[in-house]
Amino acid sequence: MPIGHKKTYHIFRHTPTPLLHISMSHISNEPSAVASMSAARKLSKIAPPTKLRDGFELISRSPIQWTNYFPKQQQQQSLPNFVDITYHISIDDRCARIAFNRPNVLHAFRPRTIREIQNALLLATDDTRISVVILTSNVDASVRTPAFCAGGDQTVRSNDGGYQDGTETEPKLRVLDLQVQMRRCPKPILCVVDGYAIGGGHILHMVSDLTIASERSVFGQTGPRMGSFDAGYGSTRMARLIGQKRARELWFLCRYMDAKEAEATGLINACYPHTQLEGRVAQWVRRMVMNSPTAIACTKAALNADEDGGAGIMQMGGELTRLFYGSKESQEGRDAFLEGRPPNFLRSKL
Ligand code: S0N
Repeated sequence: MPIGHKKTYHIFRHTPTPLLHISMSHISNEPSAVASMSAARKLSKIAPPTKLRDGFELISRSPIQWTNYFPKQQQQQSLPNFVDITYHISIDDRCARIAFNRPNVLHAFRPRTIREIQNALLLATDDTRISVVILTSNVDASVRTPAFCAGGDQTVRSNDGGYQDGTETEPKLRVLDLQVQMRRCPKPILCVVDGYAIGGGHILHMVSDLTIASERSVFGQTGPRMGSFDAGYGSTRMARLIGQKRARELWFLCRYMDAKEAEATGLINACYPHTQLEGRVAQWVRRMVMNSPTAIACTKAALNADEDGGAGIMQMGGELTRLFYGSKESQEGRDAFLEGRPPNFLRSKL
């Protein structure tokens, strides 16, 4: 297909049942959409308190329309040749969709897979049209067991300290670099799990900012059974999410959790019947892209800083510096240098 040619895709096979109380445009940040919620709030003056008054249930669940558009700058350069993943974006819903595409091995990842996700995440991070990144898999339950990701591809696990699929100069644990990139990404990453999320695949969902899953999903670690472990985020994030005792239970026993238990323990945010997952993804994304990207980026940085030590403080500091550069006070320092005079910070205001 020619670059820039717009083609729409329906990624999911099931169409969600519309459950809206009030119909809205699927472009959630339209003025009419805001007005609808405002109208709903006015009505609520006579209603009893209910959590549904946050407007979330007003958001359309109609499927996101995907294109294979790349950023304009990218179109001039050679486009990435994705084999193990697919990459789509939605201009209307301001999100990118990165999906594992190795169904025959239940989306187990090899080094190539991880490098492709890293490249796609960079594309999405740099694309100013994108506010939310979805990490998921292409599932066709009529062909293969539904899976988000079955972890590291054991057929290319080397004896020399990592994975080698013939594309690396030496075996590497490249997925650890992806985990860090996901934490540093200023945009929220929504992991959408339909089926097994196991081993290194399970860790990728834990490192994501949010996880929603189908009710048929299964979560767990197999490291102690498969001769591996993740002593980084794979252990510490899990303990933060579900507590020390539960984390030790999942790791030491290699016990799996179903989606309901995962939701109840805080391992994931929510689960829905798989036939509703596509609509719920649309709803979650549309609600997030209505909100301030800077507020979200700074909140993500703050939540990370609490867990990530110096690297987390650096991320939050970076956001602060970025905002400070937009102030008159910061610009006075630069201008004074360029004009060869002492800075006058008293005169300037933030
Ligand atoms: C998920 C299971 C239970 C599904 O069973 P089901 O439905 O019976 O399907 P299968 O027939 O088993 O699978 C279908 C095909 O997919 C292949 N396959 C499945 N998983 C893998 C895999 N991980 N690697 C390679 N191939 C896989 C099957 O072989 C089968 O192929 P065919 O049809 O050709 O026979 C079941 O599949 C299952 O138990 N899978 C293994 C899941 C697992 O244990 N994953 C963990 C792998 N290890 C890691 O991820 C380690 C990561 C890690 O700890 C780490 C830590 C720090 C730093 C780096 C790492 C790292 O290693 O990356």
